[in-house]
Amino acid sequence: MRGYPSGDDSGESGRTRSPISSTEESIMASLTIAPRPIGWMVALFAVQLACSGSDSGTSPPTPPAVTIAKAPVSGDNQSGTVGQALPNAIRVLVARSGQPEVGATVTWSASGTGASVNPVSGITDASGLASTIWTLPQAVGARTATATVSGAGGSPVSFSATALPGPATELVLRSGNAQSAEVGTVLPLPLKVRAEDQFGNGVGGVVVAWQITTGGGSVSPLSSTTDTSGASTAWTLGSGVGAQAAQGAVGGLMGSPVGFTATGTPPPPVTVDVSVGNNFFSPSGVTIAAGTRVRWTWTATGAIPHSVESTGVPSFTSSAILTGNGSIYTFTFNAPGVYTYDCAVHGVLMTGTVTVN
Ligand SMILES: [Cu+2]
Repeated sequence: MRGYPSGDDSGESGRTRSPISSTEESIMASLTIAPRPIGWMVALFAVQLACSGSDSGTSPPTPPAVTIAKAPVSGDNQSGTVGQALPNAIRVLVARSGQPEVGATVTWSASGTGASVNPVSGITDASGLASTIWTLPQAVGARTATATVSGAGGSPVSFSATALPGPATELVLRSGNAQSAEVGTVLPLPLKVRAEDQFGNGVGGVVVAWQITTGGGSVSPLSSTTDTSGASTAWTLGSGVGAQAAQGAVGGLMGSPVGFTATGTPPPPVTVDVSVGNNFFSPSGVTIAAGTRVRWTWTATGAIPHSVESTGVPSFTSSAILTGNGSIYTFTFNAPGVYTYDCAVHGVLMTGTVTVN
């Protein structure tokens, strides 16, 4: 390889950088490692102090000597019943420079309606500890209490607890009352009640018994178990048109049984069809049950007008004179009897009867 020019490096490979002279090395060494004179360093430090002092006008802040933190056994993250004291006290440790601080005043607080702490403030003991009993508020959920030592590092300290509902005391109607539906069908919305504690929090695990009280319908299921939003059942109305009633009950609860009402509406009538032709009704005679609707439909009548005209006793409401295929007239016959009719245009050429049983 040597002696053969090969690429750009070849010219460099045999070349050496010019050595730094011994004089230059000694100057560099004196710049980097020679100790500064002590007096000069002190003077520089003094200048730095003077500069920082002129910025703020005071000495640099010192961290607080007193600190507050949760005690090793703190009572944090307990669960308890709304409106009641948690089973264990909540506890903080106050220290000064790592040593227990005796006689520090700790102020306690807890949020939420009905919440309290006892005592509201206290003095740390020989171990630097202070504690209080925390009574939870009336509403369920995540709750907070705090401990404060004025001016202490870490203050305020925050404690968490979960407030759970108390025992059920009352049964409350939630939804599904006063609906309407066709008799024999399921109401659009389920019936729903809620078990609540003394503060109105929803209580789960309560079995509600459902039953029909008026109207002969049915409920399904016959019993259901509450969650915190309540419990429900579906109500199929009985056959009677008008008011019907059902209830949900839990023994021993105020407000029980909770009553529901509903209105059964009549089913749409059965329909019997009659064609209106040119100079005839087909069929010309129909026999129907009371409450049945007869529907006359103009069929292949073209431009010729016809009508349905009551002609006897009992009578029924006559139609207008109508022209055009697809024209429709309906009448619901609720009273028994033989109803005769003709066409107001064509008279005796075009008659029919409706017999209602
Ligand atoms: Cu006619």
